[in-house]
Amino acid sequence: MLDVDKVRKDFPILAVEAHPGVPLVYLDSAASSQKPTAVIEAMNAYYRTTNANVHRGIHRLSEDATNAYEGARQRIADFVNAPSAEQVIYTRNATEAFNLVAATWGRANLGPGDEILLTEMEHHANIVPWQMVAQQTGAMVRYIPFTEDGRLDLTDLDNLLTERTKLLSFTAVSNVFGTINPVNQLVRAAHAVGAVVMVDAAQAVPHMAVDVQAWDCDFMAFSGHKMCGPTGIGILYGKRELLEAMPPYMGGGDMIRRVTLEGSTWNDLPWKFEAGTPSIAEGIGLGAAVDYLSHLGMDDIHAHEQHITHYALESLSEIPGLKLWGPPASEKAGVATFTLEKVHPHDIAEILDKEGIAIRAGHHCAMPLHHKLGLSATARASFYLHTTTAEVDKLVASLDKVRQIFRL
Ligand code: C6P
Repeated sequence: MLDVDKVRKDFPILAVEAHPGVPLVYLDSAASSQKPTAVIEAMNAYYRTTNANVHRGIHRLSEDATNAYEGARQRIADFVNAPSAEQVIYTRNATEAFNLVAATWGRANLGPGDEILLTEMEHHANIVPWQMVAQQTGAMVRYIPFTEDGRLDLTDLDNLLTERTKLLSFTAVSNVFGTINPVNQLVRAAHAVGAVVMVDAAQAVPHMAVDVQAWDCDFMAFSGHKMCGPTGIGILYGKRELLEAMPPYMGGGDMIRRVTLEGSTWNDLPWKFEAGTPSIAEGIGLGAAVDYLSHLGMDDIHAHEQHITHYALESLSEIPGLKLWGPPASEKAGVATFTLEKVHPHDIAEILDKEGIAIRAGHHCAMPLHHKLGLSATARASFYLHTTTAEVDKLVASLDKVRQIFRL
């Protein structure tokens, strides 16, 4: 079991006041997580003692920097059980991982008559790059719908997933509903028609043990900043034969084997996809984040979030006029998305902010999802390993204040 009081001491920002005299209640980890001291210190130590460019220098600092940066890659690979570190490509974030696959694999493998299958609950990062490549190649984008309670509606899957489907890309966990989707079932169904599968694990890897080999997906994307790591670093995992067959994404230093005035050849994996000086401190920071999460144990982190989510959904459901969106707590990750009668979610977020509570309000980069619900925005409280039931109580009490202010 997670010792939450101890965990909270690992996050210096949790001791910061939101406003003078008002403690911070951070319920926006799905947007970006806070960073434990171990991560902040790993990045500081790198800049203080090891800072140099990687893969280039013969000098000691450069070798140390390279070892720290590549060592982090290996530990990140182990964290998601990737068969090798060469299949773990550093990107800026999950968004860049989708753009990379769309621009390289997509342009090389899609054409008129081909279909890309997504779901209606995707984040824009898993919609827009595919729309762009569809436009460039003549392929068509189709969508698996979701039900009123925020589950994927798979009743028509046989008609949506056909021999024309070249790619299925879907989120393992919805950033709005929190729904944990049936990854294995969808991967098996897609592979049965010969489609390649990409999984958006941006909201999964931070919150539960993820095993890419057990999922058997072909590509997977996630972001460092949502899993206690820094911004500016994300991961694309891919199966080796696909990554090897793909053309590079960006050209420049580090991604080449040989350059002549007539042309160039490409470096081995993973560097073929990593042009230019990378985010070195950030890679090292993400390595420290997976060490931190592994030390606590992903199963314990998940169990704690389940406990908080059950508690939160039960408490929130007692607020008159509040509507919760998404499936019950047992089927979702640590997210409570809600609306409160006609009160605009931005007004809710603003009033909560005065109480020191940070939530997110808006479309959460999932406009098609909100459009289908007939909403322009929702309010979302999201939980992580440091969230307490006392913080949920404060959220509930503050929502009562919102009701009073709006005379509900
Ligand atoms: N969702 C949220 O508040 P980036 O921005 O590349 O780090 O992550 C993109 C992304 C992709 N997929 C899912 C499921 C996500 O939730 C996100 C990021 C944040 O919900 C910021 S918009």
